[in-house]
Amino acid sequence: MACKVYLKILNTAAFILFVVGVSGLCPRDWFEHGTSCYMTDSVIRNWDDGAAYCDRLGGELLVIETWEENKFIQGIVKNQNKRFTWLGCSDRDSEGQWLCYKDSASSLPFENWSTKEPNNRGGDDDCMSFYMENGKWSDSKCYSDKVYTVCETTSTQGKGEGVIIPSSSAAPVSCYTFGSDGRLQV
Ligand SMILES: [Ca+2]
Ligand SMILES: [Ca+2]
Repeated sequence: MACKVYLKILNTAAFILFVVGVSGLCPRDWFEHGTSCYMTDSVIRNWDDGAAYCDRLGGELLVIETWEENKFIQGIVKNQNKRFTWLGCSDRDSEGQWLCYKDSASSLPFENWSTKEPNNRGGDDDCMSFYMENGKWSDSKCYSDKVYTVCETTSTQGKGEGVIIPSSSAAPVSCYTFGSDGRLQV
């Protein structure tokens, strides 16, 4: 009997942890997808201001790493009617060499350029942008201030914090009692 009550308490606790965990993977008002959190707002900025804005929020400009993520982002920005959005990659240090993330830590993890892009138009198309209609990318003027910002950060799940254990496997618990002879009874 005590064992049943104990298991019930454990299951309830696992359920509460599950609910709290699921709703707490991303900061409030951020979209959760995969192991990332995404934040959009309604202000248009140039690329550097967008990057600084995301930095202040503890994230960085969106970098798209998979086709699946590309589709997810397109769904959000289309729904919000954000025609162009910055992506956190640039080739302004070395023309044609695209580096991503705020520390320019990586070349492109995935590519989805528009036809005839990147074209470095005018010699200074150096910052990456996302077009909502087809989800394709272009190189654009970093100083263009008519582009929306999407910030990305790693969710607590992606950071390995608050890992959720499904309640079905959360109770690998056995109850043991000892008989009058002092031997273990299972
Ligand atoms: Ca360029
Ligand atoms: Ca271009």
